[in-house]
Amino acid sequence: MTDFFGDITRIEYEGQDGNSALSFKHYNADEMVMGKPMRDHLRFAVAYWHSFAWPGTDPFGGETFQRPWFGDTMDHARHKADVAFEMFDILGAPFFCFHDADVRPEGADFAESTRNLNEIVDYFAAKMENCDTRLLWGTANLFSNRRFMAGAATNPDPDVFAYSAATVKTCMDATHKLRGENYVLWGGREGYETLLNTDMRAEMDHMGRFLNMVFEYKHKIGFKGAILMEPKPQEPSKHQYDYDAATCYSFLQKYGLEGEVKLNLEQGHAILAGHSFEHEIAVAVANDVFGSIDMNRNDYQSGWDTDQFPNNVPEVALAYYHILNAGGFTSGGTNFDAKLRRQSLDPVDLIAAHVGGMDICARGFKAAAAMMMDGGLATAQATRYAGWKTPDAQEMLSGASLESITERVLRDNINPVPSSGRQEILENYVNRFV
Ligand code: XLS
Ligand code: NI
Ligand code: NI
Repeated sequence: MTDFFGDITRIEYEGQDGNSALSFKHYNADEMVMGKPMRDHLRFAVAYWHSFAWPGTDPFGGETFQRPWFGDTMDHARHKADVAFEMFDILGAPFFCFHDADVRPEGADFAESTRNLNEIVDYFAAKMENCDTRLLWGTANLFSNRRFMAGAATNPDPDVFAYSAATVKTCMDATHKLRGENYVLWGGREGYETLLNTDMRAEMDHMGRFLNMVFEYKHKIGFKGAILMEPKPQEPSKHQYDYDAATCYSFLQKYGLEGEVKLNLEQGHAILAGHSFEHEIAVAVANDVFGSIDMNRNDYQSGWDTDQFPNNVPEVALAYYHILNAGGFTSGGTNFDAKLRRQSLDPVDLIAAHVGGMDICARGFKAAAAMMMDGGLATAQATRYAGWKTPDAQEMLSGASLESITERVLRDNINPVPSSGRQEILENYVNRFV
């Protein structure tokens, strides 16, 4: 036991009338919703990087958090793991996620970094035998170290491509060993700073090749989890190739990986791309590539990736509505890719942030489930598209031609009568649930 969290004990469900600062008011892990406990619907994960590795820096200021485990030795890494697993227990978090660089000190070379990683993975594995927290996904940090400044798979230097491929292999091995349910690839620097020095065709081809090797290796080692790509339009790069869900889907098609690789969608990244979170989810669902979500929120004024904990119930409700509508999570879950504000220095802030995030998600999720069960939106959609049920309409989607359709329009004197889209009525409907 460390003493980091002091006298903070396991967070309990208190219900909406509770007034304790550290209790769940909406997230009742065991509560059955649509035939499943909420725990299994929401599949919450803690993100190691924001909660235990990020020092509170911003573009103008250095470290504000001075955690006792900050340092580059294996002892520091083990201390960090001890605190992390204590927090998973306090929160009753069913999952966590990590990058290699979050959990182990960087070695002098690739071999030493890998040894450090493997040692920590064994340390995690021992802890995981005695707790209920599992690994939602592992990933490689191919963006922080200066070697990645011009990209990883898209780097003009083939040695960086090689180093990245070897790194991903070690992170897939680590994820497999810890029985991770997914493996994530976020291409933070897979893009460009300026087109003046960028061969876009070559870079995209290299990235497509890289992803194909990841997929081959998944099968080779018998990793049953999903491979997930995480879209983001920019930041840190000026432009990133995995711009949004639609762009990623085209990329997967071009390189023959649709149906193999799915997407990990993040609220803040959706906003940066000029979309809503539910838009990104709907695009992924419509193309059968929905995988998992990174839950957070962006500041709508600042225009950059602020990674705050979620606090907007209607936004969260619509996201979960689309997820439920697609059948809910399978291997995916709700990862809090979210960090404290840099003035939130105390251990209690870290706990409260997650408790609040879990409660906001639970509240939005319950609203989404209530809308699903009521069926109002599904009925409105079915009514709106009802005309397509007729044989003539179906014929247009198979068999018919522009000529045969033209003949029918003339013969039946087709003269479309517009009908209301009912947007305000539907917005009022949603408001009944949130
Ligand atoms: C950064 C990304 C990152 C990925 C994992 O913006 O969200 O945290 O989720 O590499
Ligand atoms: Ni992000
Ligand atoms: Ni993310």
